[in-house]
Amino acid sequence: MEVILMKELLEANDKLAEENRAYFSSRHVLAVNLMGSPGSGKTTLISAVARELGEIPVGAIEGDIASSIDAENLEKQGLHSAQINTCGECHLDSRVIRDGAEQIDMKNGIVFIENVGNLICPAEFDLGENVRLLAASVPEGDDKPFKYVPMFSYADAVALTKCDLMEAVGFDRANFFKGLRAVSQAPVFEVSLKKGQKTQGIKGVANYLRKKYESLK
Ligand SMILES: Nc1nc2c(ncn2[C@@H]2O[C@H](COP(=O)(O)OP(=O)(O)OP(=O)(O)O)[C@@H](O)[C@H]2O)c(=O)[nH]1
Ligand SMILES: [Mg+2]
Repeated sequence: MEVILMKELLEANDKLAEENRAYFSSRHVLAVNLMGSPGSGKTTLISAVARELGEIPVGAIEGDIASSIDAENLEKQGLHSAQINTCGECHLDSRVIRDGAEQIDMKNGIVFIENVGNLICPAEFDLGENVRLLAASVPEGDDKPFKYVPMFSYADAVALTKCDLMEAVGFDRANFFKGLRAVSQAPVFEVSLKKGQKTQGIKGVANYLRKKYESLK
């Protein structure tokens, strides 16, 4: 019985995801579903990419189980942001994305959808995005692509965040790539965005998204 309910839930979600895709497309908006563990550096990445993109307007739909901290921080930087609280749910679904998109009301630009911090459930829910970006942070460990295969194979691109911590945590970069390449050929952007230090690698993420945006019809 539960299996049937889950199937129905996912089918309903996928139908709304197609409607979201049409909505974003009609507004010439590139939607980026940004996934990753809690604290992997998702909001920091959005903030840094927005600065780097410069002329391209950037908005954010922020998903969290509680609080509006992330949306408030991005608003301070001048990004149109909407906060969605899932009230305990461990992922965003298509239904809530439309509400968030209507709140920020963007035309022409890139909208980040920061998913709830979780390496498992978000990989089951299409939100109507154009790009699936995974923030995998160095302190989580180099073995994560071996252990969270659905998420690492779902992502179109991977931002390997907090690379400044590689030495401190003994991150085995070759092992990370071994695990990732067993399940995915996604491009990897290695970034360091430590507060108070010169950022590294953010241009790679920004250029990747700029190209995707420019190739929208
Ligand atoms: N050293 C280092 N710290 C970073 C880097 N990027 C982010 N951080 C720090 O990591 C912490 C979490 O960053 P966030 O951007 O809030 O992470 P998040 O994934 O949005 O977190 P949630 O939304 O709570 O899941 C903050 O203290 C950041 O300053 C980085 O490249 N290097
Ligand atoms: Mg965040």
